[in-house]
Amino acid sequence: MSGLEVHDVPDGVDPDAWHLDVTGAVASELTFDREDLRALPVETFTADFTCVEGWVAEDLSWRGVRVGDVLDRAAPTAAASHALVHAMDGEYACSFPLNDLADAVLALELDGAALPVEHGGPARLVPTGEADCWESVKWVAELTVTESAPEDADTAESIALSRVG
Ligand SMILES: Nc1nc2c(c(=O)[nH]1)N[C@H]1C(S)=C(S)[C@@H](COP(=O)(O)O)O[C@H]1N2
Ligand SMILES: [Mo]
Repeated sequence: MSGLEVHDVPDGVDPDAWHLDVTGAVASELTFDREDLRALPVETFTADFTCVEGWVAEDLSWRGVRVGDVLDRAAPTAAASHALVHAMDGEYACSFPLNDLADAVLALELDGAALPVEHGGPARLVPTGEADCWESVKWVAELTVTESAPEDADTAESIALSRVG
């Protein structure tokens, strides 16, 4: 039991079809599959997770790869400043300053087991600093590097807040 709330898995989420694309302002656009990610250095850290809807899951143990290691393989341009993290559930996407994103972990495991699909498996973004719950993007499928802040495409906060009654 992770302590996280269990939400329905939306249409469009298909773990078997999953891969991770790194696109946009990079020297080489790349696609990673699970094996490619597992070849990167792995880290584990423990954190509480708090949702704006008013629940907390304590002491979650996440294991995965640093997003910075993924991004470095694609070599962001000198002018790259942000990235948009896209999920497999339709329009859901969240933007980050590139430096903050580099420190985040792309979690592949939770509490010692493969990350279950209902909690964002195969890969969920877990920011390592202060973060809002909607920034922990489940089913991460694409990182689009940009040279300015993506505004309209950053939908995660409004989707999450629209669920708060
Ligand atoms: N792709 C995607 N990621 C998402 C969301 C979502 O709707 N889609 N909801 C966010 C919000 S608001 C919360 S609180 C957590 C919920 O995580 P859980 O379903 O594992 O409890 O996922 C976050 N990541
Ligand atoms: Mo949330």
